[in-house]
Amino acid sequence: MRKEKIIVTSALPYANGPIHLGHLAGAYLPADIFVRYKRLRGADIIYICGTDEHGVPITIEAEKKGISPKDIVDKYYKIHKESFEKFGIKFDNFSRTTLKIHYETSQDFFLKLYEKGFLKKKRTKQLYCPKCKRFLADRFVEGICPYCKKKGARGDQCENCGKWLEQTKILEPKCKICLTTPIIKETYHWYIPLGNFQEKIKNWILSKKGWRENVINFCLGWFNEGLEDRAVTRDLEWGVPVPLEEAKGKVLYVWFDAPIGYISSTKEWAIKNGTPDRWKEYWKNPDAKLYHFIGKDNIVFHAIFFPIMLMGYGEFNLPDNVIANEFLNLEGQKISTSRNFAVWLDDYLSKFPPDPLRYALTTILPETRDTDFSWKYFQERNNSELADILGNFINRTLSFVKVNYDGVVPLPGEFNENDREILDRIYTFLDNSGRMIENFEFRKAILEVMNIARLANKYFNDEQPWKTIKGNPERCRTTIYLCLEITRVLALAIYSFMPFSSGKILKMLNLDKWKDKLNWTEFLNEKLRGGHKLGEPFILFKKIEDKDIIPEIKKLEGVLDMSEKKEEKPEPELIDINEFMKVDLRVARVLKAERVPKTDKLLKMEVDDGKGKRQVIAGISEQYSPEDMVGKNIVIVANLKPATIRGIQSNGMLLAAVSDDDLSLITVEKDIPAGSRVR
Ligand code: B3M
Ligand code: ZN
Repeated sequence: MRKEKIIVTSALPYANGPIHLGHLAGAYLPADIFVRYKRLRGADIIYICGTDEHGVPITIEAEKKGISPKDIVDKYYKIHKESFEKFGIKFDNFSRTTLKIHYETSQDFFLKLYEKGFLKKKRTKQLYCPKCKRFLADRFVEGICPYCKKKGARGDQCENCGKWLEQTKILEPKCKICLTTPIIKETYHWYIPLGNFQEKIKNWILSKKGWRENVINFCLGWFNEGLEDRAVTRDLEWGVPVPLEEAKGKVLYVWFDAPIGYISSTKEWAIKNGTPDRWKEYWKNPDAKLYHFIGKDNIVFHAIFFPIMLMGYGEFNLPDNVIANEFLNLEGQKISTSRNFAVWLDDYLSKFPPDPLRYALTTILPETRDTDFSWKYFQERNNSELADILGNFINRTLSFVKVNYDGVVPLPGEFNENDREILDRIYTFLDNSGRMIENFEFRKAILEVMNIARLANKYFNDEQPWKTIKGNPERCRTTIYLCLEITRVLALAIYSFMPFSSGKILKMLNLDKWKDKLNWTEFLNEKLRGGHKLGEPFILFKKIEDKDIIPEIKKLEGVLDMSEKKEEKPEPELIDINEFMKVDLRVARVLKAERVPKTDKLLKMEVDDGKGKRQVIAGISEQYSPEDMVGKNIVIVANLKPATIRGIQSNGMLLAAVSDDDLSLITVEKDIPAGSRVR
């Protein structure tokens, strides 16, 4: 049988900030599981990624920090590469879009489309910042979306409604760097007329089987609106230069060059392996399959924009599937990079091992709808499933062998019917999980894997080897042999999801030779031999204590508190003394007080303000009774315009300190005459 040829890509992360759990759940973890699994099954598969090092946010960040874009991308390339490796995301190549090979590949793409007449040069009006002296491409401008009217619309796209924007239509535009209102100035750019491809691309998408509904629906939405011309060049310094004499000073739009990064990364991979032409076996071979794993915000680029570029160029394969995930929330809130409301991968890895997170995330991958990660959830999955079920089974089995059989695999007797049935069910779970991975249903797949461990624990309990070892040693040997076989199967079953723990199981079984070389069929065919000496057992999953996660929860709560404070209570603005003195604060003595009927808070008071009597209404009766009030020297705002509260006139307002759930009157300490000024 010929090997399946597959290329898998994950969205190229921008090199201007670390990776957080949302990214992992969207584009990386599911792809890694898929690739690992297909590789186990013998596919000829490569997993390609790299950093997306262009784009305006990188320039903006560099300008803010007063360093060069290159410094930023160098830093984050390293951080991304390291944390992916530590987390077990195993790319065959992790490239960068600032490499020469990428510049060449992108420029070749542009030229090919240009020569084929697919690119239109058009004069256009764009926003220009007179102060920064530059065109405000993409995120250099922010304003209000002309469609959904929400703030924070950028020059290329509205974050809120997702629409592509024509920047001169943005309401109240501002330069992101200096906040100046831009002027409109003429320039020219090259456009790809997406509309010309609409019918073709639509039919192509509708002909696809196995695509997720969210992806198809999203694309149909775009087709309904009608695809328009889209500029593929920008007036920017940072980017891939447009390879035309007449385009000096212009660069390619980041979403034009970024997806080409998948191709240039594959080229780099081929060169590194000493087979420079092999990238074509994946990209230009109709028998090879191409899968893109992305978050839902990237759908249009992977299912419409890039395929159109590929169609335009010709020769290239189009994606066989675009596996887009919805969003992962955190502790019930939207993840926010700018507010630092996120769990960052590098930070996580400095405190916890990778596999528990891989596991917990897999159980809540946002495959069909947004899902929520919380630290409590993470702790529970680790403790009650990984430690108590999976780890427990393996540990009790291996410890039993160590204590009773000196760490040597016992020779089994005949399997009885129950043994055979158990094995049967276990292989069924295993097959199911594989089939589900093939269907990109990773959440279901991992449930099946845990079913193996659950059933195994039950088998151990039912068979009671600690008893049979005395009364029926052959039965005991058979039971334990079978438990060891299941342990071995578990190493295979969890490999795609939790590769580090799989390696540990192999080590404990003294089957190290399989480490990183697992092959589904061969591994399953090779049964354990009686007499095989095992390695030392150790605990596979440590429990995660409250004290481990509380600081993480506190940190996130802190971020929320901070942003609430910021939103609700802006820093009070400074006023001068004259403004303050406009408020006429006076001491007043309460002469009479009574509740206002049919209200639960209001007191009506008659006070002496030094000049005479006046009536004041205040919402204090939950804290103060009428009796409490009479005789008190309080402070009132004496020059407040009269107000009518529940039909009763109030001439002045009394002062009180107010917290969320309490209220305390401001009174004056000494018996100072009514009417004295307070200042
Ligand atoms: N860098 C955007 C993102 O991380 C982008 C993906 C590029 S994939 C070609 O959302
Ligand atoms: Zn400016």
